[in-house]
Amino acid sequence: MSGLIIGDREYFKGIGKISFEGNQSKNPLAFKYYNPTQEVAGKTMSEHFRFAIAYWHSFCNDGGDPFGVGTKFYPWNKSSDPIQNAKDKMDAAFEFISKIGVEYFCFHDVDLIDEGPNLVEFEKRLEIITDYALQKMKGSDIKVLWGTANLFSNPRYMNGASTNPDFHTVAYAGAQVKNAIDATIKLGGENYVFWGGREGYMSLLNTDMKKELDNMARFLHMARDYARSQGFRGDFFIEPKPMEPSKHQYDFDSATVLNFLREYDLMEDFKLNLEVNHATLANHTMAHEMQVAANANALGSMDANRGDYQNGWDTDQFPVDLYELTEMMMIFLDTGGFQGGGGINFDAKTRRNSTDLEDLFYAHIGGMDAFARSLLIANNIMNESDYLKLKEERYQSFKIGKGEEYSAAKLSLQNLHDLAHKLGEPEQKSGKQELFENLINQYI
Ligand code: XUL
Ligand code: CO
Repeated sequence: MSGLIIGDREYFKGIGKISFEGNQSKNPLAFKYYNPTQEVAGKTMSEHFRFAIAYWHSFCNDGGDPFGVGTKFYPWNKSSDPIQNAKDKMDAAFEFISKIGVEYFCFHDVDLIDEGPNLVEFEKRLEIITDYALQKMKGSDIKVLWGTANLFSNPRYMNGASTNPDFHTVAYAGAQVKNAIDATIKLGGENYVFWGGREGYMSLLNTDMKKELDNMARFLHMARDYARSQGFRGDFFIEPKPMEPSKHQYDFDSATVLNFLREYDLMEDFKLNLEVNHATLANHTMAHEMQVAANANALGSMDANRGDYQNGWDTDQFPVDLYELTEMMMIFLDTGGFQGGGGINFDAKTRRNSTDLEDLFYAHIGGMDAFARSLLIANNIMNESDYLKLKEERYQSFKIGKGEEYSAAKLSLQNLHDLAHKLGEPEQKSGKQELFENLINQYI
């Protein structure tokens, strides 16, 4: 990572490059565990994580919620000229990303620049701001992990985007996705994401679900074909979420999305971008979602955050829970990392009442340190404890005798019947959950 990228005006004054100082440091603006060049399980931390900053939460979100207007009066959000405003925001973004020492960022089309009154104007503005981004990226190590189109905020998408019952709106969504793919390719983006916030329904009474799913699949095929025709070689990711803003979202969870991808012949190009708080909303752990994806070679990428476990909405808080993260990192290491070209994108926002600019640094430092520490813990559990052995031992009976024949598909149901008669009632074997749980606590 080369030097700091500061525009005409420095936004995060008094804060320099954040460095690793170790866990004895009392400097709140230093990493205690995230040491980008430290090797863990054959890769450096920065190679494992490929951290990314979410443009929308960090530079666009003003802290507004359904009960009150914004609280964050960002100095880069002051110009009345939308183009100047977008450039100021980008200056702030590159300054922040270079100071925190992250290699990637992720964006929605409308995060980069306000879409303005019509499509012609939006396309013009996107050209200008992506030219500006290219200029800023040149000579830096900052790259795009993924781009996406925001097909959920504008009122035109209130009945859905690719699943809208009105074809005219589907066409508009198509134009927006084409432009977002073009922008992603222009900026050398490594992947492209679909998150379908409005791709679902509010009431099944007025919804032809089969038609909407067919249309969504057709749309994804078209987007894939277009991007490939333009030379894009990266992965496409679908980001599951069960609800919010739709009552029911079609991309409910890992298993549902995998089924959709298989049914519509999209497995080859699409993998999953899993988000912790979305897993929570689906009543799963993130570890569960990751394992389901990993089983299908579809653990593509991750949106890092956490939910609030006392309430049921998408709070997008920064990750801090070591126990949860360690369970995630155990699967991550076991899988050998992402199975696509993804990374860990902080789809997380500082709280409405965290209004100092430096809070953005504390939040990301905390998240990156929590991941780093969990990776180290997970690696120790896998290498130094009996964890892997204990887990394997539970399945030992499939490695010998008739169990081995069963695994090799050499037995029939009749064989199982005859065997059960011969062997009688199985002996009770403890699952030893508490023993497994204790290992995590011990290594933390
Ligand atoms: C919404 C969400 C989105 C996607 C990108 O819950 O996670 O920000 O990550 O559209
Ligand atoms: Co997300």
